[in-house]
Amino acid sequence: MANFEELKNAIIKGKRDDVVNFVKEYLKGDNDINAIIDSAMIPAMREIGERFSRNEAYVPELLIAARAMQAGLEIVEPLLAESGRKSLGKIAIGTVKGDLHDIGKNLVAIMLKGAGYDVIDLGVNCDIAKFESGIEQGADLIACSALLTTTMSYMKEITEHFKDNKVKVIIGGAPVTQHFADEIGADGYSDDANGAVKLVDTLLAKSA
Ligand code: B1M
Repeated sequence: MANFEELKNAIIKGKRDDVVNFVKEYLKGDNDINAIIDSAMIPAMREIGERFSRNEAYVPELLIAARAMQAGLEIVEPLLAESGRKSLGKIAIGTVKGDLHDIGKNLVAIMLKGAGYDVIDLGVNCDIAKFESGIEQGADLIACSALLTTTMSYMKEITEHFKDNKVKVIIGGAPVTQHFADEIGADGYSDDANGAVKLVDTLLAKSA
């Protein structure tokens, strides 16, 4: 049984090499990829965020933890993608304007790829023009992530802009709620990456 606490602590402390070694070792066994993400990697980021809120951690610590997390995610990504099926549709995903948080967005992108979708990753700080470029590249659905209460309001501009368009817009990120999604007229909301995949499955099946 893998010691997820060890990985969690390595991410929190930003020990990138330890994270990489742990994940590689874990994947040598016939172990569940989702378990390592859900039981160690995501809780580690939650914990560092709580420490930040209590002034027990500062931006540099967040940054090194995020880098360690990203290094771990890069290892699991190809494996999740391999477990996928044929392309079910094309999703353009990005973190909204003013917001540079990308770990949750990357996780949603990885899960979507793993589930069999083509993903156009638009990156962070995406304005409406950036999302438009996703549609020009053939996206069937736009997925927006926001981690700051100050940037989530931009999602309203996005949903309004794409209201008359045929593409669906879904939103997510720590401060986002179903209530907010309903209020701004988004086509869907999910509070986690797995839920985002189910949401996309449902929305694209409906519009097919
Ligand atoms: Co920042 N940060 N940060 N940060 N940071 C938060 C978000 C914060 C809550 C910390 C805190 O105060 N406790 C706080 C926001 C407060 C608020 O808005 N009310 C905050 C702040 C204040 C800031 C700065 C302003 C700090 C400063 O400079 N003074 C600054 C802003 C920079 C900017 O964006 N303009 C800043 C900077 C940073 C770093 C650069 C240091 C780093 C980001 C590095 C990176 O992303 N590459 C960072 C980090 C790491 C965090 C915390 C600690 C962790 C975020 C994270 O990666 N979580 C975060 C605290 C927290 O969230 N608890 C915090 C793990 C990730 C897997 O979860 O992104 O929520 P999350 O994604 C989840 C779900 O939300 C969902 O699926 C994912 C997993 O299942 N999901 C979707 C996400 N997107 C989705 C889209 C969907 C569906 C589901 O459909 C489209």
